[in-house]
Amino acid sequence: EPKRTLTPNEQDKLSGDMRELYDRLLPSQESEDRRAQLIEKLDRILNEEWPDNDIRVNVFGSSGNLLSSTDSDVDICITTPLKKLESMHSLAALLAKHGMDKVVCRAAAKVPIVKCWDPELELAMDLNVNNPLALQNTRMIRTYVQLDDRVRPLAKIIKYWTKRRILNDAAFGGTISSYTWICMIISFLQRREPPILPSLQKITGHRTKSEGGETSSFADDVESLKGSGAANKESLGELLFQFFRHYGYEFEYSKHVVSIREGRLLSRKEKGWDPTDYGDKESHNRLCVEEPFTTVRNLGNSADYYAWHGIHLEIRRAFELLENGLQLEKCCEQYEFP
Ligand code: 3AT
Ligand code: MG
Repeated sequence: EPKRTLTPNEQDKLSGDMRELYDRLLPSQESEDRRAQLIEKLDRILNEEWPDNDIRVNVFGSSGNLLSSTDSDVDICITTPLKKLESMHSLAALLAKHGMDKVVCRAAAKVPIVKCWDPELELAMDLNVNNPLALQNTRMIRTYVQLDDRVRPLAKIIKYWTKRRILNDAAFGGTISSYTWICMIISFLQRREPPILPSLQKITGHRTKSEGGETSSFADDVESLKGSGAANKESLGELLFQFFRHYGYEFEYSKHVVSIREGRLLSRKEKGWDPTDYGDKESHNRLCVEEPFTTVRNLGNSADYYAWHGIHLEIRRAFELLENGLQLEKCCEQYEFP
């Protein structure tokens, strides 16, 4: 049975180590500037090629949610009424013409994208056209990050750990995406006692209107919401320790679904994801995370039973390294394939 809490001294030590690591992980001003330049450059290239088509270049993912690192790639959604851009081929050709390298066009993917590398600004990017769904969840994540000063360092350190341990590549490794990890972190913070974060989709009021006069589908008025978790005094070190304990030992994978929309755990039964419905033993130990807007989607699906088992062992490894001597550095040591 794992130890419940860290002593105040242990917490201070771990929180201090986390602050130090966090400072190193913050993207440099120079890298933020390059990201901004990339957006301006794309805006110029596209609107010069196809003027008067109201082409807009929007960022989403970590470049828009305050959780990027210097080496994160840039996720871009182009919005335009110009239908021919949606086929992706003319976009890919235009980017190549303007000096982008390694241009790959995945026109047949579920969400068609173009991937490329800008050798001038030294940035990798993924572009989609008219798929603005992710803009909304990015804006919501950013709102959560702004509500309490502990969210950003905690999330950035956990993201760093997932990268170093190779636990965050849904497309390639059969693991789970950064976005899924972020949902797990937010849910954990919603369920602390007292809660550090509310459910922005559930609470009433605090909603702003967009340019077009539409009311936000989640509470987004940061100024009025900030500090609602201040009654919870847990330190960064305590939160990181409890995060690993929670998903390593407490969370019951055969029973529970993470739901940031509800701000609580759902049972797999009420969600209709009851493992007995699948009739196989393997579905009992599987991560279930509800996508907050498209709630029929299970973000945990990208990891099958074996992949999830490996991730679960990594979470326990992290917990044990913190429990035995607060070894944050070792916890985030680069995974080497045997
Ligand atoms: P990195 O810094 O790139 O690791 P990120 O925050 O950019 O982290 P992802 O690359 O996992 O996160 O995803 C980019 C964005 O795409 C995040 C979210 O707005 C959207 N997204 C990713 N997966 C899904 C999904 N399954 N459903 C809806 N939106 C998604
Ligand atoms: Mg990304």
